[in-house]
Amino acid sequence: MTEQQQVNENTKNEALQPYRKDADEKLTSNQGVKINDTDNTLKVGTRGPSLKEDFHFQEKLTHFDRERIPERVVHARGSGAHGYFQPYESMAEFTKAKFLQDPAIKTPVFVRFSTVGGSRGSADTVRDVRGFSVKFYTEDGNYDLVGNNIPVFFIQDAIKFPDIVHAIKPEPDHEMPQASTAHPSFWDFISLIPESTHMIMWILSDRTLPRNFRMMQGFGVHTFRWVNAQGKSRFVKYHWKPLLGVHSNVFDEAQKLAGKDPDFHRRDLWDSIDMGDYPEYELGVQIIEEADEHKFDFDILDATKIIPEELVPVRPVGKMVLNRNPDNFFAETEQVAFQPSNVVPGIDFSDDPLLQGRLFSYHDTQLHRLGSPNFAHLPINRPVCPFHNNQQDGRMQMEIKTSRVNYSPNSLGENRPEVSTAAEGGYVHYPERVEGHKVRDRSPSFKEHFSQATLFWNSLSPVEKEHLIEAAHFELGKVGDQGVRERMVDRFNHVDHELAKRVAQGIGVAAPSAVTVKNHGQSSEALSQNNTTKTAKGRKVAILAADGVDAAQIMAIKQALKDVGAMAEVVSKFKGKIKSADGQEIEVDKTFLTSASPMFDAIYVPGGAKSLEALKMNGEAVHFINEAFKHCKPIAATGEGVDLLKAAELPGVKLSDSSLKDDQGVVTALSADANEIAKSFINAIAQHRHWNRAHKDQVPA
Ligand code: HDD
Repeated sequence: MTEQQQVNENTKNEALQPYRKDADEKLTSNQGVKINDTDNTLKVGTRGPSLKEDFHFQEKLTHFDRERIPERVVHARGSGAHGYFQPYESMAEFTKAKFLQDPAIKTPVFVRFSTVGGSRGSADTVRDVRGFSVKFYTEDGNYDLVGNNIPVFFIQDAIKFPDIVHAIKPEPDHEMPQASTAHPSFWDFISLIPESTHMIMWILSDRTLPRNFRMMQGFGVHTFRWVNAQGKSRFVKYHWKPLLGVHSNVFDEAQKLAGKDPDFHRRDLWDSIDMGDYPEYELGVQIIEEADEHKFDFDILDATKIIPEELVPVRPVGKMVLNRNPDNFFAETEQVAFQPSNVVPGIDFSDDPLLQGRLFSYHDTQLHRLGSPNFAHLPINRPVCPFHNNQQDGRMQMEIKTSRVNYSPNSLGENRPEVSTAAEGGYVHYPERVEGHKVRDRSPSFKEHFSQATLFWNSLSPVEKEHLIEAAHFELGKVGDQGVRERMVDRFNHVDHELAKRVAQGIGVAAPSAVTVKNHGQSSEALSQNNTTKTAKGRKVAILAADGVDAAQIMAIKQALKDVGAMAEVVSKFKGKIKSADGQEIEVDKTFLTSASPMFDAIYVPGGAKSLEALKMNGEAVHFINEAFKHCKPIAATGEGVDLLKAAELPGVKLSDSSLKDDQGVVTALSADANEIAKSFINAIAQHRHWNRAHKDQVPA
């Protein structure tokens, strides 16, 4: 890209093209020598010994022995996608960042979603924070917004990061548990660090069980600065809002998915992009005037605090669409190097001590992980705009600098590359005025740790509160030390007395006596299940069928789902085809062996007497219905399909013989016309889950 060219959504894709290597027709060594046999080592006689001069064997095996690089020390498990960001309008009033000036410009991005604690091969659906990293390839250089799906963090000062990560990760003596905080060291640390209280409420909430990456929020967490062309600075906090709404798994489902399909989130992201069902997120910012920095009852530099949207609304800024899967996982998703220190003119840092530490750590870790100071030369990390400097040599140097001048100032190279004035786009740090004595201390404004945890608790729906209490029972139920459990009950008691009593009851701790907790009202930040976007778009429905199924009912429901952007898969006993009652062949997408109800958002059982005879005799099919009911998912059945629901004996559900019944998200009709239930079923799917199923816990699934 020359200096003048503007970026467009294809700029990065085009820049990557020269590096893409398809499988050429001839196998060669890395030196280009054609190989005539890659199945036998060079030997003396056919029985050996093998010969050292076999350079093909040596190159092939020595490369293989060095394929693994260090995984990320945190966020090792991740999945990436390409896309673009497009602003709704110019944000020139607030920032001079080029990618936020022109609503016609689509800036290429690369996004990586990740878990935090698990190793590179760990399961996707574990209870954990999710990383939400976005690299904007802007015409002014790369901008990295390296956030999470939770708006706050465990700690306030970066120096504690190694400690919190050591506490999260498997314990040092036996390297267990993998990808879980349900163990003594984590809760011991947390019980001694009051500043983690707010984050812990989010950790125990449904937010750490995202249904998929397409239905989870993102947050920059820290307060950053936006600086406009006149040099005026304001504070900002970033929000990513998924257009499909925010949805979570229930814990039982998340645990089962971790076994049935450990790649569940990665697969969902890959498949949805493959099918053209592109994930979309709206970027929003909370903008705080500098004069208002100290007007809150918390410090905006404290990463354990949100700025409630009631105090500072989120202003929509633009939309990000993820529309291309990587060509090669290692080259792109594994080698991508995000750094919060990658900023462009118009974006600057606040003095948040957690952010300040991150500004060192990411560059440092990339040097270790990618093994060279030239990691920015890797295709996925290269900016799309020109870059020149006098940094030279170093491992894997990819640039062939032709100038004999590698210093500044110089006269022999016409003083090139020269610096740029602010007006020419040179990055000038915001001239914040700072003063003070060198101290190791925490600001008094960082000292309050419970009010926003209470705010979060109050914001949860009754169902979400139950889920949080169950999560605490699970997590602390795995902690043998009574002292740790007692300290955590005392901690919860400073959030909400009812919460503390309920948690204590489930973990063998005496009920605490009440302490005064100020009521802090509600915050929409918690975005509880009952006020998220209601849409069936992007959902996946299982259609349970066997030979003799009513094909017309399957087609009707498939079409109705397709019309709203949802999709369906036929699940039967065996892969291959089943024959409908009227002799049509129907493709089986999944079997009861290769799938499970947690992989789907809703279940439909079409009619067909013979099909139902088979399904009712198949415990897997009955289990599918029971498990989906227990997870509060929408279930529909037409004609004889209702008999499978009767066989499942769903507690509290009256399967009437009337034409149409919608009972707690169970939609049935005896008529064979599936169109009759299509609308009600799609409405039930749009609700995501039907939490009012009073008897769901009686279901043995
Ligand atoms: Fe971090 C990776 C997000 C605190 C140090 N972090 C990493 C990734 C994300 C975050 C999304 C994965 C990047 C990728 O996909 O490659 N980290 C956060 C957020 C934090 C946070 C939102 C709190 C607001 N991190 C944090 C602190 C430190 C680090 C306080 C150190 C002082 N983070 C790292 C790291 C990682 C990392 C060790 C490991 C892999 C990497 O950087 O590239 O440098």
